[in-house]
Amino acid sequence: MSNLKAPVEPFRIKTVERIKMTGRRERENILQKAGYNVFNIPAEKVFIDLLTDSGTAAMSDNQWAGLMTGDESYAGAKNFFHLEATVKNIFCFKHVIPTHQGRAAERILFEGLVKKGDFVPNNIHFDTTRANVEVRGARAVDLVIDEAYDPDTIHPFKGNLDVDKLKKFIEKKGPKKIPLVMMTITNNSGGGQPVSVKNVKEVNQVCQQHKIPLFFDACRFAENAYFIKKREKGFEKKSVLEIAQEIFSYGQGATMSAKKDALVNIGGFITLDDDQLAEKLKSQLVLSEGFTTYGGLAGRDLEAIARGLEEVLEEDYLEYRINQVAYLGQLLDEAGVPILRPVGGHAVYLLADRFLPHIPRHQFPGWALTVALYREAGIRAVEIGGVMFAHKDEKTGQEIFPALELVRLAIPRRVYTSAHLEYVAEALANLYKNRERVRGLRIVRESQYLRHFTIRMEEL
Ligand code: P71
Repeated sequence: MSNLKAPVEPFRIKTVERIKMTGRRERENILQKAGYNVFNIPAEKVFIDLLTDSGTAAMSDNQWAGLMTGDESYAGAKNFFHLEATVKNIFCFKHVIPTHQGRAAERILFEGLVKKGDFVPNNIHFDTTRANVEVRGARAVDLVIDEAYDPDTIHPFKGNLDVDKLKKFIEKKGPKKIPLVMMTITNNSGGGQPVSVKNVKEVNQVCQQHKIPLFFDACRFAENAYFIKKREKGFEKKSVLEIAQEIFSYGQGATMSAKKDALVNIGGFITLDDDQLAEKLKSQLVLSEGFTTYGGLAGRDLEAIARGLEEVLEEDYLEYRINQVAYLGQLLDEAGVPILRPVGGHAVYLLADRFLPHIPRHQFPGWALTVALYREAGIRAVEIGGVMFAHKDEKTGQEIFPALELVRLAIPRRVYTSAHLEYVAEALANLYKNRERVRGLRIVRESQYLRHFTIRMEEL
């Protein structure tokens, strides 16, 4: 039975932003106009927006105050040096290269490292990372442990990379074809699951044997470090900062989307040790992002990132953050709503095929659930299932569906209160009771790449 209480927010609210509930008939019209695609709904018409935790955080008074100290000099702004010092303190690599967001960091790193015919292993590549590897004619390979694909298996570090799979893969392809190995912490595509220090250490050993650099996709590194403190033996008494420093000590660099654990609305960076590679990346940066001390950001943005990186390591914040997501998971679990377990660091993932067993995969149960959730309660979530990830078999032309049919409820940082989450849980519990009313969908129009953003659908 229920043992979790709503976590107490370790902040009070100084500024508020109004959100408005729409009427049911209005939402019906909006859905129709949007082609039954929640990406096409104006955000003002959403009551609780759980589409993503990326770039949606509330900044603190300290971060807002930092914006006023923005030094908008073209080169050498003081805020760059603050950011550089902060990143070096946590990540402990020699070079810090700002970028406008995570995918720019990925593109620039891969331009420097990855060639046609190469392979890049990862626990699970996030979609932008995969796309940025594959656009270079290389292959992105997912080597997460098998447990990650079973939504019922409880494992403390379900994001771990499978070390045996990695060894065999390197043997098969040869280290020359593998310019880097990546680890995504936490593993977003596998349910926001953490990676253990033990696993990072073992992966690093294998990489070192073959002289392959190990890089982190570090978007949610603080949430990952907090899970380590709570779940991994020997780390209970270490600070989250010390744990983060230890993780990064086993690699050669990282890409970061600051829109997640740096608690800002825009920004990113690359950080690494290799001098020669850093020079190469900086010359790429100047071509498209900007000079090496701002990388496509304003001075004030750099300051907000630096301050956000300091705040995200405050342990009362992380305790509240992880517990808030777990709290929503528990409310749903108690209502019998099928969810992926354990609950991740930034989101609760619904098992849409179990929620809507009467809708076959080719009628997109995950997508149908996002439509129903908006219709019933003005809540926006995102499908991570058949629409986002199905691909056509090259020979037969048949659609092959991904292993999991998920709907992600991503929780923006410091934005919603426990009452908001209770509203979400209640709406989902009601919807679950009336689930047989939810209908499947048919595709009306789709584009060739990343079809989920623009697809238009029709209800059956
Ligand atoms: C998320 C996002 C943002 C997103 C991206 C694409 C479609 C829908 C939503 C972004 C990530 C991420 C990881 C592990 C790199 C990026 C790219 N996640 N790695 O989860 O989760 O960062 O958005 O700053 O370019 O909603 P970027």
